[in-house]
Amino acid sequence: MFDKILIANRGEIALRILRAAKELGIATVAVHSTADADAMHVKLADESVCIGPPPARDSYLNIPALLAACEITGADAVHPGYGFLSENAAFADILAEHNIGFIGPKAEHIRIMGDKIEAKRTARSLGIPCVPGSDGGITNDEEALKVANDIGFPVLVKAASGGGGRGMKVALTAADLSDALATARTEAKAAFGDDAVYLEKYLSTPRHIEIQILGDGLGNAIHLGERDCSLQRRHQKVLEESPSPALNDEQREEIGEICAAAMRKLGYSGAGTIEFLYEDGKFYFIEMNTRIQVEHPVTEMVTGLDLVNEQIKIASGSPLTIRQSDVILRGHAIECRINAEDPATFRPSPGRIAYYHAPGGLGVRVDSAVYQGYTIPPYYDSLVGKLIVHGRNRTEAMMRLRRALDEFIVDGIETTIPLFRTLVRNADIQNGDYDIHWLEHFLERGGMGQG
Ligand code: MV4
Repeated sequence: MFDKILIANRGEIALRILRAAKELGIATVAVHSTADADAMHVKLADESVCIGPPPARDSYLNIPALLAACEITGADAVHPGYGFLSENAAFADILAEHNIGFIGPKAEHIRIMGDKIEAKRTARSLGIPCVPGSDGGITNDEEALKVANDIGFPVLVKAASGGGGRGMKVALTAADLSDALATARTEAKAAFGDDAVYLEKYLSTPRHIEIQILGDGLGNAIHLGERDCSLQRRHQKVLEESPSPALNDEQREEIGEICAAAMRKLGYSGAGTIEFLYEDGKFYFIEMNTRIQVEHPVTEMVTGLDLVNEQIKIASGSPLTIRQSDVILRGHAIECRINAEDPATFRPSPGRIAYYHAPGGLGVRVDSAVYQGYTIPPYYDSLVGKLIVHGRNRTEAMMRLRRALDEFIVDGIETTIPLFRTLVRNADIQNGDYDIHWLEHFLERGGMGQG
């Protein structure tokens, strides 16, 4: 087992990792930018190292500074959290060269899943159902038209280096295809330095359902059910829940076992998420995330497992001790991402938290790194914390969420708490009747009044 873990992240996930390490009896090192000297993860860690000025590229993305921090403190492993260097295969390679553990999957698997064309090719070869489309990249208009006519319009042009919705273009008819390809290529080249694109059938009203998996790279892999993350705004998830209101036990077991078997075959090691679009009762693979995700607590609440604890044990070389038959999905969990933003316009609202009161009670969890008197710096994402509730069924979880939201007070800055108070009172949300476009349509219709 590792003796000392360096946490290469900030905010609530840094605290989440710190807690898991502490419970395993592992010492912790916090790193921080000059803007984060007062952060909670710095206060709670055994040691801390300042790694640079506020911009992430000079601090949380600064590989030489992180290596120096490992050297100075004698940390023998790094947990990257999410974002920043979490899906950077070169970082995983560099740590290995320095005999420092990377608490994440093999660099090889990060690399494959980072290229969306390679990811899809791999998924298909492992028996995971994919969206109909081009076999690999599209090289010219002629080839694109052939594929599009084959699968039928509308089609979607996606960037190989994209993901998270960047560099996508819809072509409704053959007349739009050439422009969609050219625009997608130009945007992909500018954003990622890679103009490789591929083609998919456009699914008009799917849900976003993702399967959580754990593998040990030693021949074992299990699935931990799904999360429904359909409620998004501009490709940022807003509310996540497990189980999905759209699935029954049989569908869950079938897609879960397909994913677990695929990860066994791949020799995948660590926590991972296989993302699907779900429409008309069918699953279509879109991407795989090779990191711990923001929304992992909803899976923890329904399984009772500690995913970060499992990540650490796996990275240290331990075989999985949980068998599929040990995984029992109990009740229902819902997570709200509370952002420091205006709830109607989503304008960022950094600043000092003048008063803070978090909700509590049975089935309520708050993962946050803020506190009363803390000043949220303007340099990073606006996540203030996550409110996660668990109930014996979806109705109980919803009522508990409503109650917890009414208890939550964050004064001095704007937060998205009022948005969630509105959402939990909405009939579609209460009925689980929503797809990936529901939230944007709701906001366009003026669901939040002023916005
Ligand atoms: C799609 C799609 C429709 N059809 N692929 C957006 C983010 C990226 N991870 C994949 N995305 C989509 N891919 C096909 N073939 C629609 C989206 C999409 C979306 C997906 C998940 C959650 C929210 C979304 C919002 C808009 C578009």
